[in-house]
Amino acid sequence: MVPSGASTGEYEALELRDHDASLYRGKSVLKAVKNVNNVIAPALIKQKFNITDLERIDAFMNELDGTEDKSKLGANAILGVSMACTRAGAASVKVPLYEYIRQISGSKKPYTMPVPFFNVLNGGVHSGNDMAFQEFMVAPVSATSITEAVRMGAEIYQELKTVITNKFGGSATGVGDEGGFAPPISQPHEALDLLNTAVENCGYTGKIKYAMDPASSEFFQSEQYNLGLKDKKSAKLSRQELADLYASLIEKYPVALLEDPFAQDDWESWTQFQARKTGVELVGDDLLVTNVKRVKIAGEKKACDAMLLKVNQIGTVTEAISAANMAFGLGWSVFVSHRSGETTDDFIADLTVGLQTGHLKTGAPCRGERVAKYNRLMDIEDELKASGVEFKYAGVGFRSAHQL
Ligand code: 2PG
Ligand code: MG
Repeated sequence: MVPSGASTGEYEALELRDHDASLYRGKSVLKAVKNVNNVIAPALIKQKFNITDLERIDAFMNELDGTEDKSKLGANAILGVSMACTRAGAASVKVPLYEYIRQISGSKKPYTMPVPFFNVLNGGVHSGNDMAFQEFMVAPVSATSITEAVRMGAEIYQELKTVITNKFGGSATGVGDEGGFAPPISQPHEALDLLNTAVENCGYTGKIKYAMDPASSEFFQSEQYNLGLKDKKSAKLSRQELADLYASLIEKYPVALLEDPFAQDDWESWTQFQARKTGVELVGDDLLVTNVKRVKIAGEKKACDAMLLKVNQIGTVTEAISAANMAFGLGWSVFVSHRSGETTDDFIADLTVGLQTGHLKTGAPCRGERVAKYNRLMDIEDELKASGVEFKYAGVGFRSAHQL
């Protein structure tokens, strides 16, 4: 099982689709499946690698593919095998997946349970409403455990449903791709006001931080940021105007994290905004695509201070870990992420704990493919508690959870 994104970055590894209009409207992945069964599997078996030698396994698959962006075999084909080999490696040495990832990545103990960032309001290409910004998240930083954080997130989510019903009627509570609501709003402050009301009604004011992923590459057109892409009314903003909009929102609301505020090639705006020292964590998603080459450039340009980690952007577990370690080496944080198109696989829950990233986003507390990850995290927490080993909840210090 591998994930798939709707707002994909231009520099991501290639997801192989069949493009045969008579099947699944061109979206089938029969070629990728064939590549696993008929190309990758026989070639890998012949090599007789030790299953714990993930680096060599992943490097071998990259060689077999032979392209820069995995376009011959498909990153979706390669990633499925890479993740399966990671799981098999953990099983072979009889440790949980998160501990195995900790060992191969070199992360230090004690274990840190991440702050979950729940994407409770969906816009952009993830929903049919008029909101240009893609994601609005709530992060229970004041919880004392992931289990408590999940409860707080679920309560806010359900309260938000009531708030939306009261304001827009029951038909406005349908959900977008990541399980968040998609009410008929178009302006970011409207979304943040809805969050404020729901958080306040729950008695959690001051205990929750917000995050936004405008996914701005999607609305960057002819050197302008077109917030009216969907509602056909909102303004087209210059780089400076958009930066000022973010700064005013950060000042007014408890926003702790901002992802992809500028488009994937608009380096200058990133660097300028980072230099403003607004205090938010500035996360590169489309900008970095979990790729060491882009992370290096961003480091040199001082473009951001955190990397979004999506395993399918790069296509092997080894390369995703390398990108995370490079980001940590720059003094950045790492924010693990699901995709808008997800499966019920919960690999990224273990990955987050294994890399000690201190935070992740995997949608609203709604829909099985999102909830699977939160459930796995609560299971890990129970397991750690039962075993008596030392662990903590990242909490307000989520940005510096990883210790070099
Ligand atoms: C994002 C992701 C996940 P998609 O932009 O961060 O939330 O969306 O998978 O559509 O790229
Ligand atoms: Mg994003």
